Amino acid sequence: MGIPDENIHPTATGNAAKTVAEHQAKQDLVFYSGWFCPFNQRVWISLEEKGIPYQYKEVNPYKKEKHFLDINPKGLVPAIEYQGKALYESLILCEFLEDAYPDYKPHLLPTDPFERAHARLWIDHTTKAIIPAWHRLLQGQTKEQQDAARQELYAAQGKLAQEVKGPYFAGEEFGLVDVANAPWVAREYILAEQRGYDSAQVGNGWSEYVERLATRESVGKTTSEEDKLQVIYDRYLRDEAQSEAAKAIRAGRVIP
Ligand code: GSH
Repeated sequence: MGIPDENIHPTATGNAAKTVAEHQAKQDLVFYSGWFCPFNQRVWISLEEKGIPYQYKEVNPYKKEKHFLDINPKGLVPAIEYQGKALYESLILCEFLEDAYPDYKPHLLPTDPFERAHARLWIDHTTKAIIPAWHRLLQGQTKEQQDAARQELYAAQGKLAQEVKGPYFAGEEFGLVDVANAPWVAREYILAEQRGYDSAQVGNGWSEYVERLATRESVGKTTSEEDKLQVIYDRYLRDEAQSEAAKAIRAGRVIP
């Protein structure tokens, strides 16, 4: 007995479909991906930025099929198999790609230990403050809930914006803080259309930063058609989604 969330479009579309088609050959690294998922897109962007050879395999994580649970017992995308061994969790996977493919550039984390830790601080802020507020605004059903979440999101994004050296977080080089935020930034139009979100309200150059991330080639190459995504987000906007993340937000828990 499945959940309605299972009935998503089965494959990537648009630009992302072309990228999928280019990554069908067998490789050391198998990327188990859900085309629609922002966490997943972080890993996909990293792979594309670095030009790492990978084999793309689409997974519908809502089906919780045994072959996938063997790879990720949490049943969530993204996951990878590297030389036959499985790993999961978007940010851990992004760091793994840095460690396992040191010769593939750009390096998405700075080499200087302080700068590395500083980047991780703001990735942590993204995880703990920006993403939860984003999803609370998406799923909030009352005006009060939406107003509170919108203000929370402006404040959290404003703090990060203050740290952006420009054009990217760490300066000239696109890096992991940018990767961690790009998928949500690229979906901000949903909040703008449906939740009165206005990126100009964030201040500190956020709108310009958003524009730079959303138009980055690796983001475009991993983005599917809006109408396919809209069907999925409509369920979140009605607060009907049954994903683990949606249930956690509804219950006031941390996103798993
Ligand atoms: N913390 C995880 C990460 O960063 O990789 C979150 C991954 C996640 O929530 N993925 C969603 C998923 O697989 C798709 S966007 N959902 C299936 C489910 O909730 O049952």
